[in-house]
Amino acid sequence: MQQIRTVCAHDCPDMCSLVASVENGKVVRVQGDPDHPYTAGFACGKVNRDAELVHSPERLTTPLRRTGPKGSGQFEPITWDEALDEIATRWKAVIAESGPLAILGYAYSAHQGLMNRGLVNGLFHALGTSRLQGGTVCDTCCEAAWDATIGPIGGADPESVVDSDLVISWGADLMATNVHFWTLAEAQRKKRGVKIVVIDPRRSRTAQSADWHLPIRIGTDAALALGIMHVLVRDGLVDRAYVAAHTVGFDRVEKEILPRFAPDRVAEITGLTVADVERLASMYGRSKAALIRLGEGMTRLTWGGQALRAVALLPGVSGHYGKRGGGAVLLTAASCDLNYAAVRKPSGPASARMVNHLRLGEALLTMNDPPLRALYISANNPAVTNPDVHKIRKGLAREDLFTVVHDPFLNATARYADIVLPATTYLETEDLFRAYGAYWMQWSQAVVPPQGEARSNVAVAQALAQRMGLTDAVFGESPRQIAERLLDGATGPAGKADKAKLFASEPISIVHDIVGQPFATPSRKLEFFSPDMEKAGLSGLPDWTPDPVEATDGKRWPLRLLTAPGYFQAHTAFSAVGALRKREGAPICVLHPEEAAKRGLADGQKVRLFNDKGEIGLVVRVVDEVRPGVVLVPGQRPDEEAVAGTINMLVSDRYTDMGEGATYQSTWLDVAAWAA
Ligand SMILES: Nc1nc2c(c(=O)[nH]1)N[C@H]1C(S)=C(S)[C@@H](COP(=O)(O)OP(=O)(O)OC[C@H]3O[C@@H](n4cnc5c(=O)[nH]c(N)nc54)[C@H](O)[C@@H]3O)O[C@H]1N2
Ligand SMILES: Nc1nc2c(c(=O)[nH]1)N[C@H]1C(S)=C(S)[C@@H](COP(=O)(O)OP(=O)(O)OC[C@H]3O[C@@H](n4cnc5c(=O)[nH]c(N)nc54)[C@H](O)[C@@H]3O)O[C@H]1N2
Ligand code: SF4
Ligand SMILES: [Mo]
Repeated sequence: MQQIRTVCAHDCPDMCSLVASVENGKVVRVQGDPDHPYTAGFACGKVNRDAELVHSPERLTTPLRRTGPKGSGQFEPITWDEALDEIATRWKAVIAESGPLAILGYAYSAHQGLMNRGLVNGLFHALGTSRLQGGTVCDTCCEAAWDATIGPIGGADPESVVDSDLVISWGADLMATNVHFWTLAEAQRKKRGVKIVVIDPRRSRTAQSADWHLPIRIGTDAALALGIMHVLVRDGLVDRAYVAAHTVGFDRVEKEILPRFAPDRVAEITGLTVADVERLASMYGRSKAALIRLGEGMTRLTWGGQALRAVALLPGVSGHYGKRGGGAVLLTAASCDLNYAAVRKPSGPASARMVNHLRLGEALLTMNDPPLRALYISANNPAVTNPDVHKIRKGLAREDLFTVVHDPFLNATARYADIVLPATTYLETEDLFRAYGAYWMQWSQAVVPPQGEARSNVAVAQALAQRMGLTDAVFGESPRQIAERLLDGATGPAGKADKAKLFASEPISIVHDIVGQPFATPSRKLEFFSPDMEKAGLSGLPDWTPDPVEATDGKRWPLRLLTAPGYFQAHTAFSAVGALRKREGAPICVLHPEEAAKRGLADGQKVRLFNDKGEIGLVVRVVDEVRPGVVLVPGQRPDEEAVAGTINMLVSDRYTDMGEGATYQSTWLDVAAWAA
């Protein structure tokens, strides 16, 4: 048995170092690397099963050509040469007739390697096609809010929690999405009595295991953060020296905003008690170095940006941004400065028409001058995970659209493709990684050769580039050579990485050796007042106001959608692992007993979830894990696993206040018994 060190490429902040055991050319086991300080010897419950992902009987083994109607999943095997020739011929014809803007490359994050993710974008950049405004389904809202407040720079090092005296998980289910941070935080609790507080509308597993859970009403986090600030001011707990030296605009927040956020009003807005608001403010104000893990959960709704901005300002009031172990962390990748353009923008025009990731359906149905005629989808599954799935599927069903999907599996999106290409999984690729939720960089080796006829994202991007006549060097180089380009011109700790150690797959720490959060806003300070926000037509100061559209929808429909990650599924990336599907259980929704009783529904029964967009079928769990007025749907499970349909059929493609992101949770609906 051979043991090979590699890196987890799934879309996850932890970026674990892994040890794969290989026997007779097969992965038999994947475990966490005991020699990586943050991975600390364990992988999550999903990746422990990645041997089954690599060797799943559901893997695609050859390229396929469509033989039936779009969406039917009827295909015949073809050779790689036939597939690549057909793609190149079709693309050249589209470019000749309509220009390159009629093509869209739609590649996303299921392989976090910088080359397997970046070079596909590089291909379409060089071809001058329409460009993907990527990540709006995920983190552009929280990122825009963070950037407007702190600047485009990473947050606190999660490993600095060893110096924290309070941990707040605000809008994140750490045991699902950030398990290595959870484990480290929990160790501080055992060792030093550090308290862990969870602010989440769901009594998640993290909330259950924490010292204190505040079941906040969805979309009211800004009000709670402003309520805490109100109490800090009232009780003289503001770090005035820090505010004066490192922030701008707090005087205006104090005068114009905070008087409206006294604890009694905040309690009314958030659904918490006045005593809870007081206790949280006092706990936070009296701690010396509180670390807030900001979750994306609070931003998946219309005013998500304002929510994140308000919470991210708190450590400025308490001065904790200046302390080791204090501050906030959302993402860290912006502090890893590599020469990304070498991979993502090898050549091509400086600008091109943009297509918003979450509005693929809209773009396919309405874009003109020229309309989109060819689509290349890689490493994401929009027919399930995008909002307004009906619109996506209608767009994908267009007979005059030439669609290629590159994926290890025949996912829901691939069923609409004209050509399907079999992709490797990450354990069959080599790549360079840097975490987005920690300060580590690592080179990974392939653990087994490509299975069947599968090819990596890099290999396919290069093969298509060559057929399309692109001559940029990156389209002819090995991954190792391309990695050297990424490192050329890198600055900061990443630029100083010891290459011998890096390419020997040793984990490289890229944490910046400074105490205190640096700010990269235009003022180089923490911006309580953001002139850029005001220029964009938003409130320049943090605030909370009810949204008129939400208020109208909330009057028409009795329940609001709460979405949360699966514990043994991450979107659809592990759908093909039978053991994990079973662990996760049948696709469910969760209703409070009061709401179930009103509708005469019993635990375990099939139910219909419906609104103006349509209806889907799930199994209901009746438990007080959420408050009345809410229906929780964990994960985004594909249609064939559910009673009927998939949750994003009920979600609109409306944008968030910042970053043009997805508003899954600004969805109202009702639930009733399933009528066959
Ligand atoms: N209702 C609701 N919807 C959501 C969310 C929510 O909270 N609620 N969350 C949103 C978020 S945060 C995100 S990021 C998106 C995620 O949504 P997607 O980006 O669609 O992610 P997955 O469903 O995991 O699909 C990943 C696909 O990539 C494939 N894949 C894996 N590895 C490789 C590889 O190396 N190469 C290629 N070519 N393919 C590969 C997998 O088999 C799978 O089919 O979903 C969003 N959708
Ligand atoms: N197991 C697992 N791990 C994953 C994923 C997965 O699907 N499954 N997805 C991966 C991806 S692509 C991403 S982007 C990250 C995201 O990871 P996180 O940043 O942790 O964000 P979410 O998973 O969206 O956070 C969801 C949590 O926010 C809570 N929440 C929802 N609305 C609100 C609100 O209004 N206020 C507050 N305070 N809380 C709210 C939900 O109840 C839920 O517990 O996780 C990654 N890791
Ligand atoms: S915790 Fe995240 S990085 Fe670690 S093995 Fe699981 S999915 Fe991969
Ligand atoms: Mo995401």
